[in-house]
Amino acid sequence: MTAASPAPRGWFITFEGAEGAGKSTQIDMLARSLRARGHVVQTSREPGGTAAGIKIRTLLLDPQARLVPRSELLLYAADRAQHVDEIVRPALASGCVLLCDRHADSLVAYQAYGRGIDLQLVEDLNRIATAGLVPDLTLLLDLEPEVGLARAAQRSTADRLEREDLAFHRRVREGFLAIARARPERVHLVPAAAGVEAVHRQVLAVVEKRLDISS
Ligand code: T5A
Repeated sequence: MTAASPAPRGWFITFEGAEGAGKSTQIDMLARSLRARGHVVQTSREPGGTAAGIKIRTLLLDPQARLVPRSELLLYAADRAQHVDEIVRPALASGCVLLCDRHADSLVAYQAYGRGIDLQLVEDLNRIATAGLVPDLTLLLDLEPEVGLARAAQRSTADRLEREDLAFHRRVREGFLAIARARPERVHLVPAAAGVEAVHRQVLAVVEKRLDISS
């Protein structure tokens, strides 16, 4: 009797970075490139990657919502727990490449560095929300907050987080850079000020090299 072949394990790739850094744009482009190479690709986002998450996202981004930082923290974590169980784990179990627009690093950058909530507490909450799942690779699109906010403002009216002052967004960027320094094996920093095609070439090169999925 032959042993059963191991279950397929997909790739979990997250995109992180400031407002307007180009995450959605780059996820669309990478998904197209990978599909053209024959890979099965799924895309998702946090917050809002599930039906329950869409309701949580609406509340979180509503400029009229008066959320204290701990409520905000717990709502992002609740969205993540739902998303991991409902979308991420099944996608990985099916063997596909899952590209996710924001994940646990955003909680560290925004709620710990941005809001000033205790870093250890935020990391512990992430472990609860993810049940220990960690991305295989994270692309950190790094951009001056002023540039990203200007890009986001051109596209739509500012949401609750985008209305925070520049000092908040600078702390968020510092948070992302600190994560990249602390986790070099997982987080790859991609300068995001160049044009979309130039950024895409860098993103694709990183994904091909780190995950060996160029064929
Ligand atoms: N949050 C999230 C937390 O506080 N904690 C958490 O745990 C999580 C998960 C989510 C908010 O929630 C916060 C972070 C956020 O504030 P969101 O709408 O999902 O809200 O916010 P973003 O992820 O920031 O989405 P954006 O759409 O604003 O930014 P993207 O996806 O980075 O940028 P994109 O691709 O939509 O591009 C924005 C504009 O710039 C142009 C695009 O055409 C578009 O118009 N653009 C470029 N222009 C010039 N050069 C380039 N290279 C460009 N790339 C894109």
